[in-house]
Amino acid sequence: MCNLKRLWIVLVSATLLYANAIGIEEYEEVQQDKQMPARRSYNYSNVVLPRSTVGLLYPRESETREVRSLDGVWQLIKSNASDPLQGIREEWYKQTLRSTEHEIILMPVPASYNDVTVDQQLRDHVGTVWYERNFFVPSYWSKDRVRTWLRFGSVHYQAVVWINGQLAMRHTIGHLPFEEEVGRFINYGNENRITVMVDNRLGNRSIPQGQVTKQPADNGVAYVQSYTFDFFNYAGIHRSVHLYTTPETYIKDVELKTQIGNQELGRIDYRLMIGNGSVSTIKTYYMLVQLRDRNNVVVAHQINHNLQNGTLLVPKVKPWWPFLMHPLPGYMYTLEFQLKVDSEVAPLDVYRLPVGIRSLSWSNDSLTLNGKPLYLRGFGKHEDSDIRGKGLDNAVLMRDFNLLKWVGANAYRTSHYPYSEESMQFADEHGIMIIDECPSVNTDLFEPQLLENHMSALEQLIHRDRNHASVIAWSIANEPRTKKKSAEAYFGALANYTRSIAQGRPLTAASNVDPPTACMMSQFLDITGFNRYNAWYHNPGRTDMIVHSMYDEARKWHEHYKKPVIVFEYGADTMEGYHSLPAYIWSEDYQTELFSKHFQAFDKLRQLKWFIGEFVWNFADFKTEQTYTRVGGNKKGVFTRNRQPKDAAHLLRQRYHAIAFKLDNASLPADLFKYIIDWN
Ligand code: GCB
Repeated sequence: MCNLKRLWIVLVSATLLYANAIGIEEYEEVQQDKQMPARRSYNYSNVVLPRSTVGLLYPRESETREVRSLDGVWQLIKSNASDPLQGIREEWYKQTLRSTEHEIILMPVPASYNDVTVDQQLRDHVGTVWYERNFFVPSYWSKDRVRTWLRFGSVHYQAVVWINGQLAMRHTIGHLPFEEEVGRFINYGNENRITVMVDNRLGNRSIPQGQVTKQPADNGVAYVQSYTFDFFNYAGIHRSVHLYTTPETYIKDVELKTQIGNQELGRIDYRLMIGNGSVSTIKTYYMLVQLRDRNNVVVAHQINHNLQNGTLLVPKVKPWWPFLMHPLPGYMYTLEFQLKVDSEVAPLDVYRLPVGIRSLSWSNDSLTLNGKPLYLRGFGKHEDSDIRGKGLDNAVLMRDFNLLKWVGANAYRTSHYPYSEESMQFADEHGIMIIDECPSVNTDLFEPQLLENHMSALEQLIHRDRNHASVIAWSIANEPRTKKKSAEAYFGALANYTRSIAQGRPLTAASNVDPPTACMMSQFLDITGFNRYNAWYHNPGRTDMIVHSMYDEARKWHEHYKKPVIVFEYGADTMEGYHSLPAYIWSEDYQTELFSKHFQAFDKLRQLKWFIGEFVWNFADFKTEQTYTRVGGNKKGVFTRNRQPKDAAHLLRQRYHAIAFKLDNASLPADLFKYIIDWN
């Protein structure tokens, strides 16, 4: 490409303030980023801490708010991989996508775009795609004192959004929501056009990291996205798009902390943020705060004039308990905030938030909920399903929760990124505990800009999920390359920052470093987590070596870090329907045998009180990038990708329910053990 053209592209991109996009020439820069490890250590003291996220309350209808979904079928065009910013240069957002010369593809939202069509190029596309749809906004939304907001649940990885040709918002990082007030761009009482550019490229400073390289191909060159993490880099508008209103003066943000005190007294401390105006300009307003139980009966209330913070005391509280730990798990109240003006009867704004009341605490050898030590039995999961990819699908989500309960699990880790807000609400309601993980996977090449992005990922995650009773820990990373000395300063700074915003939850992470003493991250955590594939990646076929290795290693993690220990991953790839006697790797028989050996190790470890959890890898089979170690994806699922049980699911079910029975006296499902004989 000639230099003049290059310069032109750079200038146009800069004028458009699209600083985060990577231009063509920057592909080369990405390649050069491979040189990053040249510096072995950085000083992180000058790192710029992320600005606190404000707002982003989940859109809920009330008597003062309307919510409209923009989900449905959108139009999509794929940019040329060699020129991802063509649409910016040619201002595609100023016209309809149909008027560009590209082929229009119909695309459902929410969904990943990769597996919806039969086009290999779209499935493996590297670069940008453009989405568009039209929508109407009623004229009465333009009334004075109504604000219109546009909110995306998640777009992977970068998004630029225009409304009627005007830049409305931008966001970088998948799996997390973003929103903007958009009234000034809207034609009220008329038709509007929304255009979204989605860029799926991952580089050395994205979370997670990846690399884009230019390689020779049969028809010229190809842009290849590579990454080391073990799941497909699905992209698109992955979660719902909402248009919603709030009044001009409105409840902007709510932060909750809950506790269970003596004599069944529950306590909710809340902090409020009111949009529009300082407290002094709204001094005639007050907040009526009411807590309603499941039967809609008000069980605590308060009139709050300071509009900033307050406390509700709840006598005879029904605590939030995990599934099978109590006969009434997942008890959720509704916390109702009514912003009122003295003289008026109708509230100015009303927002209702589900809330579970519980205490969480931890020590060097336990994690306790409502004063009871927890033992976590669950899974690492993925947001992944056939055709939809990482797109939110409520049917799949409900099936997953039904299976979690069928199998008797009480927890999962949102490996390896934040899951949908809808799934967090389900987890609250079903009493499933969540280890909430940020999207940092296999992090390598540690440096300050990456750290800033990593901190921002955690800040956004914690802000989004802090009010969920189900969240019991933040996981700051999965399998970072923490054997490197350069990881120490990086994780020291990251953990320090995260702890300062941790909202009453311990920090954890999943390390695969061996031996434990070589991990440069785990010293900064409150709970030690490790992933280990005995008899799979280590000594494949040797199920006779599992019990000893697992027991021995868990003890070493504890001896060294003196923190509670969880096994976050163990498992074996298993082809559904493949059987072998004696057991042979990849068979269903092998997965069952490998699990059973791990159970023996875990039971020995459970005697040592600091061992607090076992998580199978993985809940269900999932898609990965194409590699010779994966047959149609990762097959370590206990369930198939279609959410049907493999043999091992039945064994796991017996174990998980039996643990609940032993520890919490939970009743066993009637069909847990099949009748075989009358032993008497
Ligand atoms: C791991 C990773 C996970 C992989 C898994 C595997 O350690 O954390 O993302 O999918 O191993 O199956 O290789």
